[in-house]
Amino acid sequence: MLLEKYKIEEFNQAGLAEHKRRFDFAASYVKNIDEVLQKLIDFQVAIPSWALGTGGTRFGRFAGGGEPRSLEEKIEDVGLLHQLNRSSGAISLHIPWDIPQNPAAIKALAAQHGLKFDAVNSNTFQDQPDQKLSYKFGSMQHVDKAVRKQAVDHNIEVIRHGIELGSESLTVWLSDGSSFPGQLNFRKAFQNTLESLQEVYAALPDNWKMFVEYKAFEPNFYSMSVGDWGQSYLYASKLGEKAYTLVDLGHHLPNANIEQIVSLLLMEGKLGGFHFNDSKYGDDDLTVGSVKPYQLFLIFNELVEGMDARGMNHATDLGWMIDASHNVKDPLEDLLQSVEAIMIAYTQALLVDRKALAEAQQANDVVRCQEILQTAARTDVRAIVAEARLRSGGALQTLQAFRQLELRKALIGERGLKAVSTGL
Ligand code: LRH
Ligand code: MN
Ligand code: MN
Repeated sequence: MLLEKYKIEEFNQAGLAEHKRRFDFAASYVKNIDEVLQKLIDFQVAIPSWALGTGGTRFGRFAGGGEPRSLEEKIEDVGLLHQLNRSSGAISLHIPWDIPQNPAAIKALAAQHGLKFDAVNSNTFQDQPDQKLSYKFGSMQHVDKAVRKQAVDHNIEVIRHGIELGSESLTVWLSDGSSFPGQLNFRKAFQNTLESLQEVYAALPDNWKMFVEYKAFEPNFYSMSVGDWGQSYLYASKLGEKAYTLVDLGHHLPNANIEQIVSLLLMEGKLGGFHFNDSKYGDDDLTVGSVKPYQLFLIFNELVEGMDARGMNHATDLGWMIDASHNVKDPLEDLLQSVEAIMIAYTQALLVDRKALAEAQQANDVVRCQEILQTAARTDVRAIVAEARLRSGGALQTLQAFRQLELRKALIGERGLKAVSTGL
C-alpha cells in the first residue's frame, strides 16, 4: 500500500500553525538548531522483519488484522512507517523466517520505498522442518562437530542472502548454553563457539561487520555461552577487527548499568550496534522508552559523547535496530512509538552541555553534573523531532497520522482481517 503524499501534506497543514509556535519556542533554547536538525534527519533506525506482526507469549497470541503475509508486504509496512517518520529507512531480516526468494525483485521493491537492508540475522535456535541435525543442545557450542558445521553453513548461507540484498552486516545471536549445572564444560563450549564463529568470520566480505549479540538468560537458564558483554567482547576481540559486540537493551540482568557498558565498548572500538526495546523484568521486548525513558537518555548521552570523542558518524558508524514484540498493540503503532522514543532520547542527548559537564566533573560538583544531565532530559524536544520530520517530508505527528488516515483499516481492506504474519 502506497500512501499518497498529499494525504500527509493535508494532515500536516492542519497542525502547522500550532507546530510552528511550539518549534520556535523549543528552538530558541538550542544554539546549533540547524546542526541538530540535520543529525535527526540523517539518523535512521532499522525495523526488524519479525516485528511487523503481533507477537505472543508461550501462553497465547492475539493477532490483529491486516498483517503482512509475505516479505513483500513486510517491506511495504516498513515503507509506510518510513513515509510517516522518515527515520525508518532500513529493514533487518531474520533468516530463514524471511528468505528473499527473488532477491533482485525484493531489493528493487525496497528501493522503491527508500529502504536499505540492515544486518541480516541467522537462526540456529530453532530446528527447521527440513533440517538434518537438531539444535536442542546448542549449535555453535555443540559437542558434535557435525552440528557445529551445520550452524556455520547456515550463517554462511545468511551472508550470501545479505550480499544479494546489499546488507553489510551479520548479527549472530546464539541461544546456546546449559539449563543445568554440569551439563556442559564451559571452556569447551567457549572454544567450540569461538572456532565456529571464526569459520563464519572467514566468510565475511571485506566491507562487512559481524555483530555478536549477548543475552544473560533464556532459553537456557543456567548458563549462556554468550551471556554478557564480557563474553561477547572476548569473542569479538579474538575474531578480529570486523567483529563487534551488539547490545540488546533487554538482554541484561536486572539493574545492569547499560550506559557504562556502552561507554567502555565504544572506548575500545568494539561497540557494533543496538537492538532497542524496553523491559521491566527480562527480555520483555516492549516499546522503546515505555518503561525506562531516563535510561534510554543516559545510553544516548554516552553514545553521543563517545562517538564524538572518536570522531564517529552518528548515523552510519553503528547499527541501529529495533528488536521488539507486540502482544497487545498494533505492531505499526508500536514501532512508530519506538522510533519516536529513540529520536527524542537522541535529541535530548544532543542538547547536553558537554563543556559544562566536563567542568563540573573536573570540579567534583556532583549536584551540577546531575542538573546538567537532567536539564537536557527534561527538555520537551518533541517539536524539534517533528520539525526534522517535516523538513524531510514526514508527518508532524506519526501516530496521529496513522490513526487519522485510517491506515490499519486500509491494510485490513487490502489483506483481510485474518491476515496473520510471522512474529515473535
Ligand atoms: C533474542 C533476540 C535476538 C534474536 C531475536 C529474535 O532474544 O533478541 O536478537 O535474533 O531476539
Ligand atoms: Mn535482539
Ligand atoms: Mn531478545
